[in-house]
Amino acid sequence: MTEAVAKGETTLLRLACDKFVAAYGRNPVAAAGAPGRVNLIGEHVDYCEGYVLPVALPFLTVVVGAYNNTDECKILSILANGQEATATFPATTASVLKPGAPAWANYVKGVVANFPEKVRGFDVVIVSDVPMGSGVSSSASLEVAFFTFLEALTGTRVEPVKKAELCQKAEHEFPGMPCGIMDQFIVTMGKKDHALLIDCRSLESTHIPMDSNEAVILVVNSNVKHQLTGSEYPQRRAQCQEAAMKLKLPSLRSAHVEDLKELKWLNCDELVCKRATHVVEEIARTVEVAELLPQKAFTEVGQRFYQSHESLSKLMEVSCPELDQLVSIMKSSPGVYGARMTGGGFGGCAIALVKKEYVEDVKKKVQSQYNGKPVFFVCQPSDGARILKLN
Ligand code: GAF
Repeated sequence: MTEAVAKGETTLLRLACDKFVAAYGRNPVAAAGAPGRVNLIGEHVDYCEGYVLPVALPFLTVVVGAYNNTDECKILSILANGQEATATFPATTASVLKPGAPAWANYVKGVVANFPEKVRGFDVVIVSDVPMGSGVSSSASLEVAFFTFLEALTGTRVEPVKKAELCQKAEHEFPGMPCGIMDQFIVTMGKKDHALLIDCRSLESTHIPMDSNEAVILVVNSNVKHQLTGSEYPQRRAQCQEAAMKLKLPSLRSAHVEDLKELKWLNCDELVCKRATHVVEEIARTVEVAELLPQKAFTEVGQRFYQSHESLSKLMEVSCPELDQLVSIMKSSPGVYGARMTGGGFGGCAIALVKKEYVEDVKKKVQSQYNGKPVFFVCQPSDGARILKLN
């Protein structure tokens, strides 16, 4: 059975510093880290100004570096399998940055370009144990870790909501992914032992305590690589915008169940109606779960997880056979209150709310029945981005 185990901040920081000394022949002077995330509920609603309820994970991207007295930014990225990738681009004091090859460096370049101050040339090393292409937001983790590193390097501090917005803008402009605000927001503002209810319209947020003594969130990676920069995600976003426009609303957040009937009378495209139905109902479920979770009303939370999955699969059409299979296996496992896909979909992870003493049984059942190769971890709600101390 394969478990994903977080290496921990100290180990990742030591690894990054050792690599920096080996690559550049001196010590780094600034360091920062930012986590990955799973979303408990509120899927494909952040770009409709809805409510979302994500959790930051213990998996971390760590960035260390120092100025290099040149006009170039040099990046050395150490991948999880030990492979190394490099990229070099001009400092913003010397040039205006544009997206380009290699594609992975656009996440970093976009952040440098959107940092509120011009940045001089630097050398950095990036290490990360956030699973890539698994729907746990390795991209937002990289963006926010890099932004926080630039804060440490330059001494400029940016207020957290603004920071999340700038990192989201970086992702829109450089990798070209029209994401909502959820990932950058939770990666910036996660808190140990808490989920975060984010109102994606007002950008106000509330930490919701998560007591894992009785029930835990089991995360199962389907190992189907999820890739959101293709056309499906932008299409869903555009369909939701079309529904809001038809209803003459600023976004689907302002829509009510009765408006869904109106969409039909307006002869709205069937797919657009399905997407809008998902969004309106998912926003309501999310607010309910944020209330039910601290009351330990696990059965009721679990019902909403199943409803959310069904809706993502049938109305939003962002699931895949592997995620549907994982949810159905977990649904028939004793001790499971509810299960659903999490994140953007088309692969990535499923989560389940499980009675603590049943976790090992659920894992065994998934291991024996799932057609793919599952990777498991129990979600430990963790802190968001932070500047790290160097010794
Ligand atoms: C991806 C996006 F980046 C988020 O903004 C969000 O829309 C999510 O998919 C779906 O809830 O992670």
